[in-house]
Amino acid sequence: PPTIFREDYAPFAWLVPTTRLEFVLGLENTRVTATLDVERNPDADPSPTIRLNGDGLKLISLECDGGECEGHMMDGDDLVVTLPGEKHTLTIVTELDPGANSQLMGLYASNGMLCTQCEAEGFRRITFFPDRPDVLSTYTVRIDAPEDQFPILLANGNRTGSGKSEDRMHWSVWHDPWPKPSYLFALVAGDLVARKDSFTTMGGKEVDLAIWVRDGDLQRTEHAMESLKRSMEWDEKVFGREYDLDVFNIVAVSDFNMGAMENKGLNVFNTKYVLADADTATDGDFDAVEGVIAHEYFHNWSGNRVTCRDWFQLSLKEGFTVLRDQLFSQDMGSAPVKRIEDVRILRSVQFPEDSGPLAHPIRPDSYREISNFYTATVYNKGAEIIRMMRSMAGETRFREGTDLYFDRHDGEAATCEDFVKAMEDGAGLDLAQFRLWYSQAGTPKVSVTTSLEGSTAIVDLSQEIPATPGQDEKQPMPIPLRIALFDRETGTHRGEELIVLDKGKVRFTFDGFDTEPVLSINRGFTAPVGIERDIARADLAFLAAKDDDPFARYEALQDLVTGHLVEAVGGGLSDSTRDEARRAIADALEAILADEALDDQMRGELLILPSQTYLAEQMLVADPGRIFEEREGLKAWLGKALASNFDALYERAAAAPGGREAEAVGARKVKTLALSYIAAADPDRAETLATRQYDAADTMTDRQGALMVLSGLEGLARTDRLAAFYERYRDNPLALDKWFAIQASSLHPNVVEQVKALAEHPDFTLRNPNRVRSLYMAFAGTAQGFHASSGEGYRMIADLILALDPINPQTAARFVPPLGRWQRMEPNRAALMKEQLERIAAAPKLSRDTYEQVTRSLG
Ligand code: HT7
Ligand code: ZN
Repeated sequence: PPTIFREDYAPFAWLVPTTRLEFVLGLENTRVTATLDVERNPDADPSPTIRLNGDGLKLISLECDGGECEGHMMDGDDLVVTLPGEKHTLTIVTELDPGANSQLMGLYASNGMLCTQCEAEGFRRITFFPDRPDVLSTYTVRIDAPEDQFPILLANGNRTGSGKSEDRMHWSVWHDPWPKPSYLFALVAGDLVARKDSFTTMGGKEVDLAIWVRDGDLQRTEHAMESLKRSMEWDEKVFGREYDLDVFNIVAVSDFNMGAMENKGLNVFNTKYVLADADTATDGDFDAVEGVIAHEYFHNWSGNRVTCRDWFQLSLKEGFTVLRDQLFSQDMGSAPVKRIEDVRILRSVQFPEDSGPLAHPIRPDSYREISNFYTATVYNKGAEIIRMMRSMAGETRFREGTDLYFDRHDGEAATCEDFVKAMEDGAGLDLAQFRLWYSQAGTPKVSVTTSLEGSTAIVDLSQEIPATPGQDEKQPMPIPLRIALFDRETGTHRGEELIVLDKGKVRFTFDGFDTEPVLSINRGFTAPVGIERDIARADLAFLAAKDDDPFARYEALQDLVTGHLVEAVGGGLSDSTRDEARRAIADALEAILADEALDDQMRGELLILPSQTYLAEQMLVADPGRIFEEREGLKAWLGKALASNFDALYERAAAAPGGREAEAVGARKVKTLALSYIAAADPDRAETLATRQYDAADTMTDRQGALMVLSGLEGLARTDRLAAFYERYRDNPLALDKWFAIQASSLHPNVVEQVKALAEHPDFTLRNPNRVRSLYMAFAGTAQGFHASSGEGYRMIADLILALDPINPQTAARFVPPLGRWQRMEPNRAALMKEQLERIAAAPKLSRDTYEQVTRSLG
């Protein structure tokens, strides 16, 4: 497959001002008639032909201006038509078999309904079209379908007509007044019911809201609807963005490759991010629904009104929209807890991506398959990069920058450069050097030393950006760091400062200190960097107890634990040194358990040990077995040392009132965390408590928490409660996904055999991405399963990739990155992982998606 380069961008030779689509729907046979008005683009190099992208399409007929075309030919899957004049009308008829579409791109069937997914290049699986985001067109869509099978017919924009026709068919016409790229096209047809509501915009316009689901799911849509209304209100208040159609429809679909899709006026969602009630969704699921609803809604401006010129600019809409949804969620709940959660995801998913063979800048320079670039780098690091601009500008000037960006580029297909320029002009920032964040991959490492000279505190900072594929040499980037200098005696500081490390090395000096202060750095995680500092354990403990920045406090504790575990995994620790380090951690945790000023949601964050992947990331060469041993060993040791504290916490939290209030959510969080420490230290006691918790649970959070702990233990309670969970939820696909995931990610020593058995379970299928992810993504995160020293876990994931690739290449390719970490593993595992990558690479017919990921991973 060819490589596409960012540098090769050229505007399309033709404009397509209007597009009319007529669908005659059938599960096995759908006929699409596309009528495109095309005219020459005065801003592009002229061309005698128009290239219309296709992907596996069956062309039935083609007409130009109502008659034969002067000439046309197939070039691979694309249709190339000769057009002599300035303006033409093309009429193209294609036929599709949505029921056979297992890739879930284009028009496909899911549970008896029909729906579309067009981003990034799915529209070309529906009709021949210039399927690129810089070709904006105004769409009118007519849908004809059998009424009993598809009573509800939806497309983008506003409905302008509907009626019944012969043979029990009915039809409806939709018009979207906003020109859009083809990737935002959507159509849904099915037997659906809606939760309806309305929202009055700041301009006084009433918008009809509807969330469409299958009949039995309606009572699980209340939270999604409330989240939508909160998102609409928040975007008006915080970003000045008003909704722009008469209707906003959301449809929940159970077969979906990603989380959701922001099609104009007709968002299509994975059911996982719409349906939630206490019986089937955890507190985390509720938050995820709110976050994804907000994310897709916010795309209406950051993505739809201002879209991307080409797919290299993906972070323009995704990074910005992730930042917007993060800020929204911060405002809806606990801001520090949300920040910690976001950083945890960044570090455990994006940092490893940035240090491995798949590293790429947030604005990549080349790709073979764009679906492979919907990554944590483009999304989450992209958000961090815009967040840095916000930190440097301050909230008010940042808003001036975003206002200018939206005003300047409304209705356009823009670039990342356009965004940066608007920030310079609107927010008054000089971003000349900052642009490097868009072009350089790799997580900068910032080294810090502190000293005192006379009464001057000195902070020496240096930065190093590791080499990444295709980028050996890096230039220093501006790194904004919020800092504070603490007085050891009083435990206070004189105020925060934002310093910017913009060279390889910079010295910062601060006068007026009698004694050397303790440096709190990267407060709030102002920059997506790794900090390396030579800091005494006592100073970390001091910050863990005293820092008034919640993130920095969390960070100090994480550093304390990480420092010890990295040292311990390295080997050669004497018993007494290990005990001393563990004691320091226990003391810090004890203080956190006793700190009455903390709320339980924050306390929970502080109790979570650094993840296995984050720890592996701190080591040049990782031994997952040793990391697992040391991490679990520490957990068990802490569970014993603080047994009475964890018991007390458990009992207190178990007695807390239920509900969805922050306090109740916090209590459930610390309850299961306490249980996991108790389980590490005293499995028998944990079994009793978890069984009791499971049996008494009135929320999925408590039920899942208890089952997670039980599934890692031996014994009858485990088998019984797993069976009970299955019986209770066997007809609820999302809850059943949890049943698969809990077992696949369990600490049980036989997890490999268990996952093999689950793959044979009658409820397991490769056709549903949620089910595949629930079993195998959960498994790919386990140290003792995926990283089993026999290599069996690697073989299982490779087998999965090979079996899934012909069915759903996009989802298959997402399982390659865990194997791609081989260069950072100890030699035995590295060889076993590489062997599996080579086995995949040698398969006779691989999709473009999997081929690209495997070849990049082999390096
Ligand atoms: N913008 C959406 C991306 C998306 C997608 C991409 C590839 C294949 C399937 C997909 N479904 C949705 C999601 C978002 O970021 O909002
Ligand atoms: Zn998005």
